[in-house]
Amino acid sequence: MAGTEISTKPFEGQKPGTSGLRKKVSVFAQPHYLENFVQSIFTAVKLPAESSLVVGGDGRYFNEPAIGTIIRMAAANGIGRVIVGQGGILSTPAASNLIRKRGANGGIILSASHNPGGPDGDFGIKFNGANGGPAAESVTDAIFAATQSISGYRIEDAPAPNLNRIGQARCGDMRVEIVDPVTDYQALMESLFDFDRIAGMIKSGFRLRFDAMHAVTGPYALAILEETLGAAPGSVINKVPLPDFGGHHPDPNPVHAKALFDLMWSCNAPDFGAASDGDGDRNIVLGQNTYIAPSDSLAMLAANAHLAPAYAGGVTGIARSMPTSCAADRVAAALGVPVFETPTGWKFFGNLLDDGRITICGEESAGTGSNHVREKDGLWAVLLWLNIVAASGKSMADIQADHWRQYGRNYYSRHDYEAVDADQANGLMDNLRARLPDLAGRRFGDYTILTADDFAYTDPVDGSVSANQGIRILFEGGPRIVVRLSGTGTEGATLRLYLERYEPDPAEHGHDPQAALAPIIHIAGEITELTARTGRARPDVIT
Ligand code: VG1
Ligand code: CO
Repeated sequence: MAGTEISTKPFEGQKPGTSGLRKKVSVFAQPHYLENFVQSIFTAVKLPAESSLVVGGDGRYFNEPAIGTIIRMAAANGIGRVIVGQGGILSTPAASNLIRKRGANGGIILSASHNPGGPDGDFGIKFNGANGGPAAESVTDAIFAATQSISGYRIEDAPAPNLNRIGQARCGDMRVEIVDPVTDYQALMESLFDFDRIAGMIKSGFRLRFDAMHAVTGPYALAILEETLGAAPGSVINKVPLPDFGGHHPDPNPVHAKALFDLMWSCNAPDFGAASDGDGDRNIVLGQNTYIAPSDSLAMLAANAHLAPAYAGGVTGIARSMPTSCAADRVAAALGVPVFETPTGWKFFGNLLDDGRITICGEESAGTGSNHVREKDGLWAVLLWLNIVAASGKSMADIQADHWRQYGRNYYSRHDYEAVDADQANGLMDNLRARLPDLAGRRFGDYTILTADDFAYTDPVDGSVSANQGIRILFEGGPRIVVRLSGTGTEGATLRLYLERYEPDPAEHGHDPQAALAPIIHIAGEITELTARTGRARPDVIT
């Protein structure tokens, strides 16, 4: 073994959450903190000798020094080759693609996604396997176990190479290949979609706006949307990735992407608007005076995917996370394909995609993707939407209206209560869990609870079971309340309340989901005792 062995002691709480280990930069920057977790990955995953690994991140503060450390530790742990994006940059879906395309044994992705960055912001790290997807729970459990018994880590004495120069380099005996972050990803997109048709639509006057939120998608969107598809210069805004995302949350929701929403409701609105998050795996899409809610987007993409070349043969199945609205289920039923309901987090789609059971999948949290990689993919969703608009000749508003007319509408909303006292949040969940058996049959005005349970998932491919994945309260006739604690927050607890109700004829029920869901929202407050238990009168973020 090369390099030096450094002795260390375990840190508490290095437990990966929904999408890897996420903590404040100040936590990650402590001596040995990052190193312990990286060594624990190598210990738990047991990569074969001379393995290759893809390494990259979303460019947030601490990205480059962290990648330097990872490269030196990879060299000292017998890895044969690291493939890294220039400047340490890779969007999460681009990293997934590189792992697959290069036949790498896995990858290490640095991101805290939509969480703020900078010295006072958040940082994150996760391991993806050879399929390009986030490691399964059994693997992240093993990594956590390794963090709890670690006593030393290995690190190469030689420095990591300069990551700004594309080409071959070395760190000790290990090869380091520095690649353009965009090239392979763009080639993949061109293989999936009808670029000529989209370019033709843009040439004939179709206008778009993409907000990269000063995060990783800037260079990708610029190369693809402006330089290849011909969108007017300036169509991509906030295109320079910044270590602190310009001081904003790179979270594409109505709160943090407010300027984009305002534009799409103004008299100068372009035909299409979109934004992505810190690491490029999330998306929101809008039309003139039109917002496509993420759960609806999954359903509409599934219903129209055949209009894009890669999906012309149809989809084999659809998957959604449990809290995601059931809109996609109606499309699956109409298409005669299976629908799978998984726990929150992309790792649960991996087996279904690998096994060919699904083609397309998504979450209510602005994530959609397909079997082209093993992560959700923001620009992919944008391009699929553009392909659908170009091929159908319909506006975003018409696609949405037609979809609701055909399938009905699942009114849906998520209410987030952020930085709640962790004991209070856990108390609320424990109390609710204890009362689950008594909830069935209880009446609240016109609404009667049919079933109430704590969601447990059995993976249909490998039979593994994941319990305690969120409380579901289902009412007669279909309305639904879901309550769960976030696994990505870094301050106290984030409590998420998901609310849903189906209407076959939405024309009669107005446009505003908050109004359509008002009775359910009220009942959710009553059942969870949220205000009494947390002191919160209203959510911090409504999506
Ligand atoms: C949130 C979302 C979840 C998503 C996860 C990672 O998790 O709800 O749907 O998969 O973030 O997204 P949680 O546990 O906070 O609810 V991202 O863009 O990291 O990579
Ligand atoms: Co993300």
